[in-house]
Amino acid sequence: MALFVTTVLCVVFASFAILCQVYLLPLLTVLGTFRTVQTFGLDAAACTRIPELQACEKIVLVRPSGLLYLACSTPESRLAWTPGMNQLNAEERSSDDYIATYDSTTSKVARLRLEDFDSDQPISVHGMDVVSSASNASELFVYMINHRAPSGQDPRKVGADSVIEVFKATVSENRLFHIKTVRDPTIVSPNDIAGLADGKGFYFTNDHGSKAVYDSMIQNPWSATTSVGYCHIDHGCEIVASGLPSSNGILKASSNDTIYVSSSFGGKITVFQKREDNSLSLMDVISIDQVLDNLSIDNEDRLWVAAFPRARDIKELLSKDLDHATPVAAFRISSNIGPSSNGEKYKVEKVLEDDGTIVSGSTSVAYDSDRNLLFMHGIVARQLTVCRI
Ligand SMILES: *[C@@H]1O[C@H](CO)[C@@H](O)[C@H](O)[C@H]1NC(C)=O
Ligand SMILES: *[C@@H]1O[C@H](CO)[C@@H](O)[C@H](O)[C@H]1NC(C)=O
Ligand SMILES: CC(=O)N[C@H]1CO[C@H](CO)[C@@H](O)[C@@H]1O
Repeated sequence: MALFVTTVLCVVFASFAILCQVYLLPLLTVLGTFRTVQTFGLDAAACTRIPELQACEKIVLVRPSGLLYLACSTPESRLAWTPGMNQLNAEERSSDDYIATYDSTTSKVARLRLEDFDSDQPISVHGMDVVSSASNASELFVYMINHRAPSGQDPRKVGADSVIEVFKATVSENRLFHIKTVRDPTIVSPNDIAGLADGKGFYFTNDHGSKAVYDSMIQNPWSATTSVGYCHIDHGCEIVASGLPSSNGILKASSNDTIYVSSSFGGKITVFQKREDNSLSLMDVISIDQVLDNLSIDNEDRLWVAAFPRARDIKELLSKDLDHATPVAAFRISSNIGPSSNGEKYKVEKVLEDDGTIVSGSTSVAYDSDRNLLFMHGIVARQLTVCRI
């Protein structure tokens, strides 16, 4: 009998140890529960703040102009209306969301006017991509997630009526011409978008598996219910990758068909290759082991990703205190080719970390390698931060 009890206890204990090893420790590592935040890589004297641009969740640097495109709102209204974070109070959302450009050489901010945009509600911006047109170098396409409120229904019960807007712009004008609103059952809980240069096709992430109301921001990080969809404005939409954990930022390389998807609570970046028929094949997974956010690529083909060293700070920021000093980190990932490569396919470097003093709560970073400028902004941040590094 004693032997039996001992055996049972051992089995229980061993199962618990395996559970810890396989699930709990990796999760606590990604969440940064025991992490000490370092401070390096940024010099406060080399940073400028632009408070005119607030709550710009998603910034996109366009080359060769070096113009930064930003999708902005107000910090307070983001706390009321951000469907992916279960904030579904449509009455309190901003009616003044906008898309702006920032020119780092002149420090000039310009709000872009929406032309031909016939909607019965104001735009509610979130993920965005800005792509030079393949057929005309002086034209751009802007792809934008728009979280509309459902008409006549309670968003707390049915979720948001999220759509994707496609606009066309010229490089020199402060106007966006609306081309199409794409609404489709596959666009469930869209977060970020990667557009193609034809102005017709785009990939997007769904950050949840359903529109239904989720109970917490960090809801079940082990369940893999998020997905990537592809749409063509003339031919409709389909899901091209599913069963992914907490998908967030998405980015397409401009020179080839590689697509990167960041998994925020998975702490990793999944690398896909777009096939001829627009489906995706899985190529690689790059582990970073921190809570990750949006992705960007610089002029030297290096990938940049914003990260949160400690998840509890971002939770505090996004649920209670808009001015909570929230540590920030940025990683740079390059292909590891050449004599120094040690068999690892990707070189992952942490470029900076800050405790929230110089920069706080950044959800998006973009690096201008022609001008050595790093742009950082966040979904509820009170300013754009630009640092020379
Ligand atoms: C390219 O776009 C610009 C701006 O819309 C337009 O003025 C010009 O005619 C276009 N060029 C061609 C070759 O279509
Ligand atoms: C595609 O482009 C990216 C960034 O420009 C580069 O890092 C990557 O190695 C390229 N992938 C392939 C398969 O050529
Ligand atoms: C975790 C997180 O906030 N990720 C952000 C990445 O960017 C998308 C789109 O811009 C945002 O929706 C996400 O909030």
